Amino acid sequence: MLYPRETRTRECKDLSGIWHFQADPDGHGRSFKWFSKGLPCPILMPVPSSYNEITTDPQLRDYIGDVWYERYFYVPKDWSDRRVMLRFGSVTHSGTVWVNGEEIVRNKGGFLPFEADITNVVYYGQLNHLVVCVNNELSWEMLPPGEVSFHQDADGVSRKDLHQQHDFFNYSGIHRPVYLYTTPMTYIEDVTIKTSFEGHTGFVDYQVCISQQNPSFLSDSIVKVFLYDASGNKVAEGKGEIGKIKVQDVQLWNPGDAYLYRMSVCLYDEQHVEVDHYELNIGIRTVKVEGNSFLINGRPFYFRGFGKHEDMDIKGKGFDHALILRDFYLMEWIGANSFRTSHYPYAEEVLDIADRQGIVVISEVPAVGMLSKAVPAMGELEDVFHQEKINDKTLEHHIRVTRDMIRRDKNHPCVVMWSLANEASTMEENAEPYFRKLVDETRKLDDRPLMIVNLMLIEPKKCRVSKLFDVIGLNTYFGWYSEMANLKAASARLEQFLEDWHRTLGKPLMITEYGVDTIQGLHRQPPVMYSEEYQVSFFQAYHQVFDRLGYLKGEHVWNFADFMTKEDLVRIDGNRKGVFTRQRQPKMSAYTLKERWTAPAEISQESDGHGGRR
Ligand code: BDP
Repeated sequence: MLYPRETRTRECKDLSGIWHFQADPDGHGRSFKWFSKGLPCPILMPVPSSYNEITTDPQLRDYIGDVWYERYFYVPKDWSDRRVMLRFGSVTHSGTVWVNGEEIVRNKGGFLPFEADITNVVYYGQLNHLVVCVNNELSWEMLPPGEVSFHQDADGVSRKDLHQQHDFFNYSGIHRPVYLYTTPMTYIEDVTIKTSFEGHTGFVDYQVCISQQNPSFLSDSIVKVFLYDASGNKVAEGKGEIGKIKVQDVQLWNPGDAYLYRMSVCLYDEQHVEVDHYELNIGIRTVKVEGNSFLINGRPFYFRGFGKHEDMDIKGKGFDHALILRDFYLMEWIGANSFRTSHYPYAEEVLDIADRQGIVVISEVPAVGMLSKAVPAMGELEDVFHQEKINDKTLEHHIRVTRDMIRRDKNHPCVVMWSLANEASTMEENAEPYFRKLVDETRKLDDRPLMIVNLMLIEPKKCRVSKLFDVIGLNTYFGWYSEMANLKAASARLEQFLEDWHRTLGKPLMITEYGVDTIQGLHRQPPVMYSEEYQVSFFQAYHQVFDRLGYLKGEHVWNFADFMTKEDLVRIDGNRKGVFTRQRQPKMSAYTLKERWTAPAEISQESDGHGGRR
């Protein structure tokens, strides 16, 4: 799915701003036709943003059910000869959209874009009425899974509750930008690229998909592709809908040293008049798992960085360029070379910046909480892969969101791997056919390595699923959820645990999570749990083990920054495992990581500046 961009033939209007908003606890909206009559008692709400913490209303913070958004917009008169599209970056978790009273699209899944062709629904040169009904309920047939129940308030009113297994707040609303954009009537629908190189020559295999609206036009149309270097010089070109272009003296996209070419795709009619034009940045690089190595451009890569969240004060999961850039600058400052989009695909704009900054990304689908306990490390697991919980419909949804994520992100050089689940109940018998099907379907779509992220409770011999994947992520909390306040015992357990995985599986392993809750400003010497000193000691203890073992492919700390969760005894105003506070200021441990991740001695010869460790 192409990101909406302005080009020579396309225009774009950002519908971000203040919209009308109304919660609908009694479910009146549909029966009273709010989609055509308008919202009866709206308040003001920013878009994009989560709605939960904008007002002071406690019921809206924890609200479960339908809410409605509304605004008016103009479509310029001169757009009447084009195709007009309405695109939502994400609506969490489900959305139904009406334009001028007509339903135009429904979407399920809160972390990926969806769009609709509204060419024949809008009034040109006049005001148009846009209404969106957003629902934040979860079920076992969605990702992340969840369950809605009802309770009676003291005032006798029945309200919905959401039971969720995942550890982040159920922020809801229109989270990412809403765009109105045009394409010509016959248009470039999709572009897919694959890159490689041999010696100093780069190759870009491309495939351009043209809309099928006008087949007679298609037979005579011509596609041309031009590649420009970073200084704007044309370096290569190709002709036809499918082709391979050669780039002499190629400059590779490398972690920490990003080089982007601009690819310009042009569609001409039989008179050689340009019909459509689209542009994207591409990076030429290869990714491969070979034996026990993770190779970028043929050289071993060691992941240093974080599991993150899209999360901030007030806006919740609302898109914010300032916050995104602050995070990238902090990652650069601390010496991180990568992050995982735990636990859902992030806004595509984040990947654009990672492409430009040379930060490596593991993109994850929202498959989190596919197990029976909210804080899994603390309890027994019950089976969830069965008819009443994770079933064929969940799998269907899982495959669909994986496909949508790949369709959106496939051309980003920063994305080097797909993570298909975080801490699923993979020791269950039924988990195996589930993940086998998912992996088979995913491999048909893209050849990037696949990762699964495992829960520390599951022993390697009992995991029925890891064998299907190329890289295994391990989430490890010895010294926090077990071996509490005993880092010596924690180190021993960690080492034993990793050795066990290494021996049993013989696949590349990386630590996808390790961390402890830490209250900024709480200092204790000797270190005690929750103090900044304990977080530092914990990281130091873990790093000694990582370095002693030497075979890990990476270390991702949990978490980059403190983030909001549902309320819980072990969650003090959210999850405090951040190395940075929620306001993006460093805790003491940030300096420990910075020292480790920026130390020149730590960069191995073998990895040639890739940030390898050993
Ligand atoms: C892991 C989860 C992550 C949690 C983390 C924690 O993958 O989402 O936030 O533990 O407990 O189980 O902090």
